[in-house]
Amino acid sequence: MDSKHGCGELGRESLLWMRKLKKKRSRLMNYTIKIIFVLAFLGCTASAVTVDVETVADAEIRHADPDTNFGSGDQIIISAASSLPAKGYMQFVLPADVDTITNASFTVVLSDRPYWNTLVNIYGLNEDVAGQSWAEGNLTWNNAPGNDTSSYSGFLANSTTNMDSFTTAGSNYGGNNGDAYTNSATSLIEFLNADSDGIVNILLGTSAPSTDWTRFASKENTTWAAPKLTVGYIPKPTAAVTLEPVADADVRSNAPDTADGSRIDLLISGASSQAGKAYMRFVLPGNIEAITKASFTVVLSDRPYWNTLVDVYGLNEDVAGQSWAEGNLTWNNAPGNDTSSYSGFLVDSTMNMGSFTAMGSNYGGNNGDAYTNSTASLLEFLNADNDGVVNILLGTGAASTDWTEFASKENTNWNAPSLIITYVIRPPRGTVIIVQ
Ligand SMILES: [Ca+2]
Ligand SMILES: [Ca+2]
Ligand SMILES: [Ca+2]
Ligand SMILES: [Ca+2]
Repeated sequence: MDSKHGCGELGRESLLWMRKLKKKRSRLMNYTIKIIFVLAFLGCTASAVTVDVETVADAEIRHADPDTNFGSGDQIIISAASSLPAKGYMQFVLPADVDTITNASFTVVLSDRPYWNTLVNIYGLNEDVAGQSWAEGNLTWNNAPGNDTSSYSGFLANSTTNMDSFTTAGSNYGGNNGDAYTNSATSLIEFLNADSDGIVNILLGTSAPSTDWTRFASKENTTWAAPKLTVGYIPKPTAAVTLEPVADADVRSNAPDTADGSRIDLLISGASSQAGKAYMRFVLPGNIEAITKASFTVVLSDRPYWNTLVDVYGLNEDVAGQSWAEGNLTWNNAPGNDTSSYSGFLVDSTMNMGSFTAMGSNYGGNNGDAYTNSTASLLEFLNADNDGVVNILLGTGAASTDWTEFASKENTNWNAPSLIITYVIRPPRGTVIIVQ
């Protein structure tokens, strides 16, 4: 393989090639292309990327208030003084495409320096210890995983790994608030590479008995930066694909038992004369480990006069009937449809993923205008899928009888709805990936 090719370049070439072949391909060809596409990624050596990851949760724990939570404070107090023994907990979520971490550093910023210098010990919470996804508003001295509740400074030896230490300079030694302390010990890299679920905890303690406590900025601090991990890693192979619906149909209140999935438009309306909602089913690739980016797009095929606020929903994974036949879906049998509402879906069966405003003809809107939704909730919804079948639904509370219509996959003038995803490829069973 040409050594000048990175994985990204191979990916782009594969995508272009897939697009060229798209119109001609048979099912068998489609399958073959997918296999080649995956091999192209697995056969190359990805170049390392570096990202900064801030805490998703951080809190100090205090010996004197062993059942009280301090997760919302803007500082993390570290102290072994008998007046206020305190230790710091920081929870990080590593990127989903981490394969092997090659370098790493951990940084905290002094937000309230003491008079004296402070020796601060850095610990990693071992991977086999339970309770690492603690809620920020719930962590206490008594329930913190790995805490040695009998010690002002230490952690349980069989639950934690001492990685290194650093000394903060006090005000009497030239130290200032805002001073950043970065540690990049080899043991930190080893600790991070031992992670198996993307969640890691870094803990801080000190045996300094000074009552002039050492404080670092928490993620709530608005003056100084949050604790962070800078992680350089070789990413797992990723792929980007554009998916069109395997089935799409609108359902209409005025013909509640009539199915017509062959219409070229998906009608959205909250009008009592003819309420309409749209259903789109997508089939995701079978080799997804985790989706890292997602956007959903529909194209206006028949704009109304007025603007329309369109709500985007995902059909929850536990709802039955997701693989409805296109020629069979109706207002009355559509999964998750609230048949008593012109605009809404059943709250227990669906997840609201945001909304967008389709511009009407009176406001500069045109047929062919594309509207894209790429919310965090769309990503969350897609990552909750466990069988490769997902339904995205559209509705509107707009009661105008000048209906809003989007192109269905049967439309020959405008593009079908699409779902563009970037995802970490799950290697085929038995694959051994050699990281160079
Ligand atoms: Ca916090
Ligand atoms: Ca972990
Ligand atoms: Ca259709
Ligand atoms: Ca599913």
